[in-house]
Amino acid sequence: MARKKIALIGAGNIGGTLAHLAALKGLGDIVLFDVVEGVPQGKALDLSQCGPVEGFDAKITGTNDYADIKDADVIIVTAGVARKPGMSRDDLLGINLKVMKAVGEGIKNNAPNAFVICITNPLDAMVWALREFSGLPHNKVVGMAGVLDSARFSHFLAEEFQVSVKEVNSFVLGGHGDTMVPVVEYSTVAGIPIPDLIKMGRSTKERIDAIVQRTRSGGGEIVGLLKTGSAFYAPATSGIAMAEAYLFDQKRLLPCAANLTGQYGVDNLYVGVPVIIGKDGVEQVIEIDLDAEAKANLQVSVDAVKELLEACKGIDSTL
Ligand code: TXD
Repeated sequence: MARKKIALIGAGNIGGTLAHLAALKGLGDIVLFDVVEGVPQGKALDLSQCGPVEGFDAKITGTNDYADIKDADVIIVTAGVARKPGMSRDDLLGINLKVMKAVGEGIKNNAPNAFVICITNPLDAMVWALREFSGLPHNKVVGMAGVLDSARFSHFLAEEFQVSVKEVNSFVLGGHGDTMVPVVEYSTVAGIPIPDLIKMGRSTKERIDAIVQRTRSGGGEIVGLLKTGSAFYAPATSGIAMAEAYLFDQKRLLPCAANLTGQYGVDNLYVGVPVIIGKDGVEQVIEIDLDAEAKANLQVSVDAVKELLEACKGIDSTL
């Protein structure tokens, strides 16, 4: 059987880490694409030289030509620019929208059967635009945010309860940003829901509320520390988990930005919800019962995503 081909669009911090993880995990051959000349080639060469030490033999190539992503099985998109001082959110939206247009066309022309995972921010708008520009079926284009946000939530919960992160299962829904919705009721430690743990005196509502807030601003906390960029190790790990779910038909139930067609009362919008990922991409959207507070929070999040899409449509008239 031919090896799988993993194309990474954007060879920056996340792109390079994705390539490293994909090689270490033996997911297939890897193509790193970027518009900057030399960077994907240099990173590919550096990563290839890990092979003799780590014992992997993935072919890793760097390129500035979309023809090289031909027939990729999985494509992970991190291409774009980050917000710089003096740049408004709309400025960033305009620039990254143009990037999504170029990436979408590159995918459409070279790898229309791929499973595409978008990571570029603002995530919920960019994954929607990438789907529009690529013309791929909705089940084959998905956004990564919930896996990362849930990982952050789980990490903080494990610290709070002083247990291994392996025992913690948590859920974050909604858009990626300040309006995300960490769902406390569906988060557990070894199967015990957080509200029960509060009743058992293991924590307090105030402490959990603070963890929810820290999760919501989890990305900003890291930007504040790094100063020159944003998180990349955990975002890359999260993207790889989604790629593995597809490549190995794992039927994992993961929170991802998926296109909704009426679920949660939302139509034709990408929002973070639990989905099952297997060989057909997003195979099912799972509609969980939310309490009034979570529902109201999800609505705020949906409204924020809608506002971003309207801004995108204002910038690009083909959308
Ligand atoms: O949860 C999430 N979804 C996220 C999202 C968590 C963390 C970071 N998130 C976003 O991912 C972040 O706001 C950025 O939009 C992306 C990528 O983050 P990364 O840290 O990898 O950014 P870099 O290091 O700046 O890399 C971006 C690369 C860089 O090498 C550019 O030259 C390249 O993108 N780039 C392009 N590649 C291909 N095609 C085009 N047009 C292009 N424009 C820039």
